[in-house]
Formats: sequence, structure tokens, C-alpha cells
Amino acid sequence: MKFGFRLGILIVGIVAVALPGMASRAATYDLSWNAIAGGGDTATTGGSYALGATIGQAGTGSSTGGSYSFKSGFWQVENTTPAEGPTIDIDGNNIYDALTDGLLIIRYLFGLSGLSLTNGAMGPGATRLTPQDILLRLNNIRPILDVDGNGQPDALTDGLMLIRYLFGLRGNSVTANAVGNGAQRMVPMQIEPYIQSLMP
Ligand SMILES: [Ca+2]
Ligand SMILES: [Ca+2]
Repeated sequence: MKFGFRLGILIVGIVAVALPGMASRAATYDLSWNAIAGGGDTATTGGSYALGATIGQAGTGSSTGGSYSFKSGFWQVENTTPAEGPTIDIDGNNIYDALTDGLLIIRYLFGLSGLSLTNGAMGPGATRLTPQDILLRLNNIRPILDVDGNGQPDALTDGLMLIRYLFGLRGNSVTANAVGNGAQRMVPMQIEPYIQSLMP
């Protein structure tokens, strides 16, 4: 009898526990992806909730050809990674700056690598974050660092002119005692447009 009483309590307990669970299952939300024809919205908000809906997504994705890419679909996000083109934005923050990009270039041309290359020289919002990323970037653009065009990127000529220009100096203040032997670009009116072309 005592056992039966306890069993009865146990069954009641299970039912009591089960009922709320059944109720919550009835209110379960279906957040699986659905796509039907006729409209779409990337975000409908209410309170702290946001709901996205879309249609006709059969052809979403990225298509590339050569240096061009095309993104299809409502929710395709533009790639904000800076272009890998030949610029002197070394840390990839879309800013050209003497004490970050310029310093990285000078250190690189002096042969530094690792933290000796990057310490204290990464700008706010940098997208190339590791010494390896920075070194790869510099290796990739090394030929354009030959500002005077003598065939050799060099710290105390090309690097110096680059960092001077990035500091805002112009004219002879950029080129003084910084043009290498055999230079193809020697005077400010040749050097300045060249450096400016590396800062699109
Ligand atoms: Ca930069
Ligand atoms: Ca040079």
C-alpha cells in the first residue's frame, strides 16, 4: 500500500513535469530556412528579435572571372577586405600612414621580420594582423617599393622617400639625399606622382 502510494506520487510528479514540456513543444518556433516566391526582407525587427526572409535564392553565391566578382542573392555582403592591389596600405586599414605603413615598409626594407617588423606599427582597424600577414603583403608588393626605379627597393632611399611623403613632406624635402644610384626617377616631379599612385 505504501509502495502504491509512492508510485502514485511518482506518476503525478511525472505528469506534472511533462505537462509544461508538452505546452512548450506546442509553442516551438520553426526557424528553419524557407524560401517561397513573392518578396523578401533582410531584416524585420520587433523588440530584440530580427527575422529575415527572402525569395528566389536558387542562384545565390559568388561568381568570379579574372579580377571581377559578382555576388547574387539578397543577403550577399560586400567583401570589405581591402584590395590586394599594389598599394602601400600595408596593414590593410585603408589608411595611408607614416607611423604604421611607412614604418612597416622601412623596417621590411631593413630586413626585419616577426615582431621586430610589426611591433607598435599596426594601425587602428588593421586587417592584416600577424607578422606573417604583413610580411606576405610586403613580399607581394616589393617591386613597387622601388620608388626611384633603380631596380632595387632600399630602406635608406626608397623607404625614406615613402615615409617622408607619408609624413606630408613634399618637394625636395622628399627626395633630398634619398635617391639611389642609377635612379630612373630622381626629382620630386617624378617621385611624387609615383608615390601618389601607390595611394589610390
Ligand atoms: Ca594602413
Ligand atoms: Ca630603389
